[in-house]
Amino acid sequence: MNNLFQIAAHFVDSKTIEDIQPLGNGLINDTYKILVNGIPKYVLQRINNTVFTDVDMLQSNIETVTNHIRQKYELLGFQDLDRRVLHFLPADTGKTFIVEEGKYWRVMDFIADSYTYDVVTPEYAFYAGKSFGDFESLLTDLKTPIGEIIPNFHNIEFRLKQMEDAIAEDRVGQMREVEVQKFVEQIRAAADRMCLGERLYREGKLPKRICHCDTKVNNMLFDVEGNVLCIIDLDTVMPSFVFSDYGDFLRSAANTGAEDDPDLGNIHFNMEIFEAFTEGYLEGTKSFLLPIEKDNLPYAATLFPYMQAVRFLTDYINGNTYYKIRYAHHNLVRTRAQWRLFEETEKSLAGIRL
Ligand code: GN1
Ligand code: MG
Repeated sequence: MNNLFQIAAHFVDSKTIEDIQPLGNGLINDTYKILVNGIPKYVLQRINNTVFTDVDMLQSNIETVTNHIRQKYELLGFQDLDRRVLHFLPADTGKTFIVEEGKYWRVMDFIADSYTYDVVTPEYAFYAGKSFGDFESLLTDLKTPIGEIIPNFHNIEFRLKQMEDAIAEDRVGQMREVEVQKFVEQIRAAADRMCLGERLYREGKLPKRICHCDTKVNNMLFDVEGNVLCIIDLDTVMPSFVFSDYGDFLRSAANTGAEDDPDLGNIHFNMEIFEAFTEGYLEGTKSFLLPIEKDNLPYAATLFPYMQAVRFLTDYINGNTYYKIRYAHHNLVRTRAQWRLFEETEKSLAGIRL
């Protein structure tokens, strides 16, 4: 713990720091809150530099995006800018991160009286859709290029190739498990229809836009009255299909179970959340969304549980090197849950047109 204090001291006056405590439940970075006078004042985060290998690009992307949004909100006359957009503190090095013993750290302001949820009501889903749509809309005129921080992040053809590589290597012998083989077969059988987005892109029909790319429900802050305050977790902001933001939100929000629910009976696709979120998203994106993007949103809702099942299974086959796990079979349990969600989503959305 002592070490965390020393790290935080590169960003804030160490005499004011009372305590540093864990915060949130992300699967990639380690996050803490820094307490000053009994209340959380800053967020300290260790950036996982195995996942985000170019931290300079990472922070530069985030600063570009937050500055752009801040300027636009200012023009719109928003009063509470520091509650509406993330703000990163410069370290004593002048950059917004430091490196110590090969580990990367950053600090941002903690937004007081804000709440995150893992479950949303249809009303919140509407505002979430509107907010993620607005977020993309605000970034459509960004002039500074945003780097592809994790190349091919949401490219399903690439994710399937990673799965095939993991299978060929089978470095910890998981391919002996009959259940793993069954998932591999099911994933392969659906691969062709799930690669639709990449085909449309190659045909020049589908654009990439600056997207958030990690629109889990808990990456949005709400105020005490339930209004959306701020979009957080901006690490994966990069060029992608709008399918990323639309599909990944529904993957978490429309799932009636947990992402890693061991009880598959809990997992269904909530159509009310789907309808409310879609309405909000179409409202937020109406200034730029093309018919090809809109028509394929139901496909996007099925793509993300599918892709997440592929990613969790790949990590399981690789011996759990990417996602934090809480128990040995966690990535397999996650695969089961995401696969069930994929099936439920396809069933619920069969024949749905927007
Ligand atoms: C990771 O770190 P977190 O929990 O916000 C992952 C997402 C996955 C998600 C699954 C950089 O996000 O892509 O959808 O876990 N982020 C990265 O819960 O891989
Ligand atoms: Mg997160």
